[in-house]
Amino acid sequence: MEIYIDGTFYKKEEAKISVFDHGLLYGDGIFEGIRAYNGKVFFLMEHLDRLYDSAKAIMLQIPLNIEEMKEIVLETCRRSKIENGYIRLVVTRGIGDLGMNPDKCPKATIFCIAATIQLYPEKYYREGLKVNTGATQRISPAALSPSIKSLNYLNNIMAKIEGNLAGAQETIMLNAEGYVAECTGDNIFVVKKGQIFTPTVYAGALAGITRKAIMTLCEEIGKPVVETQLTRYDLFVADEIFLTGTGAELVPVREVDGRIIGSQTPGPVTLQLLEKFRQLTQTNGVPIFV
Ligand code: PXG
Repeated sequence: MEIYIDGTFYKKEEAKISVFDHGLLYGDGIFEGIRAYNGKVFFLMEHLDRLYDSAKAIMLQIPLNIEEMKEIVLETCRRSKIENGYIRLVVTRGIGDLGMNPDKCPKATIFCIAATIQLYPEKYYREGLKVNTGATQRISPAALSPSIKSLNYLNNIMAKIEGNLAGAQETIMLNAEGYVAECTGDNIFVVKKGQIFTPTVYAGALAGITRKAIMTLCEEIGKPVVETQLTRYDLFVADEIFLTGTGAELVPVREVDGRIIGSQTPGPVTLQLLEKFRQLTQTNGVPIFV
């Protein structure tokens, strides 16, 4: 494995970041989690667009253009010999002093790791996840836009801890109004009477790359997704629920807060979409080796 940090590739043991980096001291930075399948980086340009949008929103100047960043991701995969794996691309505010003022950080830190992961064991794709509702709310857009993929994940981590304590594999986060926003690291979809629903980004959902890909697949099967407000009640009485994310791909939900979802898991719509999604992962993407 070779890790990119600010223009140089390092061995895993030598890849180190300063303790004065504001990404560490303040969570001041942004990131992307990206997958590679079959020698191609899946939706790479969409991830890079979101990274640069996150940077713009937090007034973080990335000292490279998108094409240069694309090459860093591909070269990190090449050097780490990753054809199927998980890529973490991070841009922090960089090294500053112990005060939080970002004006004291002259240059962003950029690093990129390409490794292998599997988020959920295969049995969850067959049997579905047990999911609970966390007590910790998804952060309000008035505090920090949930569209920014920032290094501040404590909000989600608090909910994740609640899920761990409840023996759940993922945790639903509500917004301040009590509507469903998303899960700690996944977007959520509901199937009811043949129609597919998902919370709007304004409810606090990250504009997930997988979410968008699934929405396109839903259109292709003649079931365009309705972006709407959803409550826990809508989840309890759903025919099918599935979660989407770069790590999780598309994973069915079996149980929400003790309520068994629908009559079978995975349901027919979930299975159809999972098959189409897996096909897409094998064909879409930017080639690593050319
Ligand atoms: N919502 C949140 C809050 C996320 O962090 C998603 C939705 C799904 O978005 P994409 O673009 O991936 O379809 C994410 C991304 C993890 C982990 O270890 C999960 C994510 C990112 C980093 C790590 O569970 N999910």
